[in-house]
Amino acid sequence: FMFAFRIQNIMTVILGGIYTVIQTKAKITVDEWGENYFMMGPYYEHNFQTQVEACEAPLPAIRGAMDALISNGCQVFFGRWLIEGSPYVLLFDVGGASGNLDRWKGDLWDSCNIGLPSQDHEAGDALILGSLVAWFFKELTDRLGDAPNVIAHFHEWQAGAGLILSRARKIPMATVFTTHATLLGRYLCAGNVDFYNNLGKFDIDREAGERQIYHRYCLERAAVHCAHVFTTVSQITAVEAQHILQRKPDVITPNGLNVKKFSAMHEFQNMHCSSKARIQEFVRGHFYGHLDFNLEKTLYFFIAGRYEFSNKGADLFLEALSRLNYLLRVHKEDVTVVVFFIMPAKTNNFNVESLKGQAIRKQLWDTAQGMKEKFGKRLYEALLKGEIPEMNNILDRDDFSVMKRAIYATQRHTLPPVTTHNMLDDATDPILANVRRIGLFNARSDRVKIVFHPEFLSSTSPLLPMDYEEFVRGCNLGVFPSYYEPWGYTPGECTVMGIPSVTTNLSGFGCFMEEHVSDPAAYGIYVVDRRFRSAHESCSQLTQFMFGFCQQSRRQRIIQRNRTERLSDLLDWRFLGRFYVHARLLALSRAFPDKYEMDPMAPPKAEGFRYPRPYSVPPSPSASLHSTPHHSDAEDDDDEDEPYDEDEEAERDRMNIKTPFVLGGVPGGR
Ligand code: G6P
Ligand code: 1S3
Repeated sequence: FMFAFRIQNIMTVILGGIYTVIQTKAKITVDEWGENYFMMGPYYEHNFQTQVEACEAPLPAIRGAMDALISNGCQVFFGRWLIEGSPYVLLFDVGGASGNLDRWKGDLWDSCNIGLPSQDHEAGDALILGSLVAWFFKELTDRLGDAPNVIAHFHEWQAGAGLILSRARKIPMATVFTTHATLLGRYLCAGNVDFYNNLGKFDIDREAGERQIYHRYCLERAAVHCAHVFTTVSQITAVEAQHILQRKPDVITPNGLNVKKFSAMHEFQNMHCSSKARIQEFVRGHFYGHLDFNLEKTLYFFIAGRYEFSNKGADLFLEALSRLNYLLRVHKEDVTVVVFFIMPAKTNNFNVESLKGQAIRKQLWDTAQGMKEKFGKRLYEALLKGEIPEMNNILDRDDFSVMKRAIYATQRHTLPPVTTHNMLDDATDPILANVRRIGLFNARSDRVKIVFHPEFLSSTSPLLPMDYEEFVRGCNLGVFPSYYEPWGYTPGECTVMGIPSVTTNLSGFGCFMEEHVSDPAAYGIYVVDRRFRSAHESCSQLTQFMFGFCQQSRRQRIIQRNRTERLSDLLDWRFLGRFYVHARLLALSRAFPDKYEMDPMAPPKAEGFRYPRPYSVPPSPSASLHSTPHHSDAEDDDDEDEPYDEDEEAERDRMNIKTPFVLGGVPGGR
């Protein structure tokens, strides 16, 4: 059996990289394990009612183990999670078992000398869940006996207690622990520390203690050392884990996505076009009275994610935007860049000015529709009479008054707002503070405009009614210049939708792309060097990437999007899932060495696999500066809307790909 277990706090239930891993990986894991795969986690009544179809556990051993807990007053729920793959889920009511907390704290102390302070409720909940899970596994393995064997895969420190207790009680099962970031690494990076140059020099116990996370850190480190197999999501986090958690990961398990291919190759280009039109509608409202820039020559950039200002690189991005604004102004470029920051902060709803903008846009739309009706009707009547009407008279004085009133309503004496919401910490908010410092206030003369949307997107929003995927599709460039990013799903999500993005060589994703793609920028993956360059140099590089991007013609952008989308096979779980397969086999062979031997072909190899430079890019690196898609001048026609058919180039590139990972499966095969 295969049990995957994690605890998730409310935020990650809604959105977050780790949630994406668990949810998207379900399908291939169910394909592999079928009815023998069970996900585990905490029970939330609302989520259970809306996302889970309750059913009876299929196996007597599982039912028996559940009953053992239930008869002792604990609530356990079973069902199918209604996501792709419909995996079984086993959910434990943490609140209902909280009466046991003190006793279970004692058990934890007795088993590994880790004490939890009473004020840390999240750690307390993690322990309750872990204790329930370990108890469940004891009951289960008692009933299963020798076969089948159980593999339990635990994600993140919050799940660590279950693993530690299971091992302390010598429960016969194979265990895997995956960390998606180290607790201390995340804290240290957020605190203005030169992290990567000092990895070996930190006094880790003291650093954790000073940040009052020592007990959490101990749970994480103990889980790492208890697991038969320890994995993390990237090479860069593996090095970090080796220093911070003092164990070298056994396997790197890169994060994948469920890539959906459209039957028509260019469907994603059409989707970009229609989603962009919806973003343009928002912009028309938000910038009412200031729409003196050409929307046809406006590009949409965005950054999105958990609001960790410097870890996610929002600091570098803002500084680079200020430089980009300067470059676009001095070079008298007619391009405008509207930049969205989608990072949740504390707010009390949308601000009046933003709502008013959308209301005014709607009013102009209604006025135009009304006039169109009248105009059309009068024109029709005239034509029926065999006349061509006098165009100046076709609308009367009242009509002109209505239109003038609508235009007057668009006058404003303030600049279009930078933020869409009322911020609770307006004065101290890091994005706003930096916007004030660099002075990007959406003035008419600015070529870079900023919209800070401090809430995740929702299709029911009165302001920007789009879900995240639709929004990403409509943008031109995702910018994720992270300093601390174990993997980084945001640029990966852009890639599979055919949207170019900026990443860094401090993110797992960026390193993965540099390893597997020759000239990633030609494919629309711009990797900023934040590792071997100073902050100032990284900022200049980011500015140049963005400035180069702004200088591309529409046709070049279309070609580049085609290339970006071609990389999606590389990020598909059907391809990357093999590293999880390997981790599980390795755990079985370590837990039950007499029964399971490692496949001699393992571990899966990634060496030798590389996407070649696209055929149409000239061979000299200098000729492909900024890696703009190469094409003849004749192609350089901005009005040309037809997507450039790159099939032939794509085919040639694919033929050129060396045999990939040992376990088979050819990326690039559709
Ligand atoms: C897609 C559509 C084209 C459209 C283009 C806009 O490729 O198929 O019809 O012109 O997007 O691209 P842009 O880079 O200007 O947003
Ligand atoms: C972590 O989530 P985060 O955004 O806090 O896990 C993600 C999934 O493995 C990973 O993509 C990300 O880099 C980590 O930082």
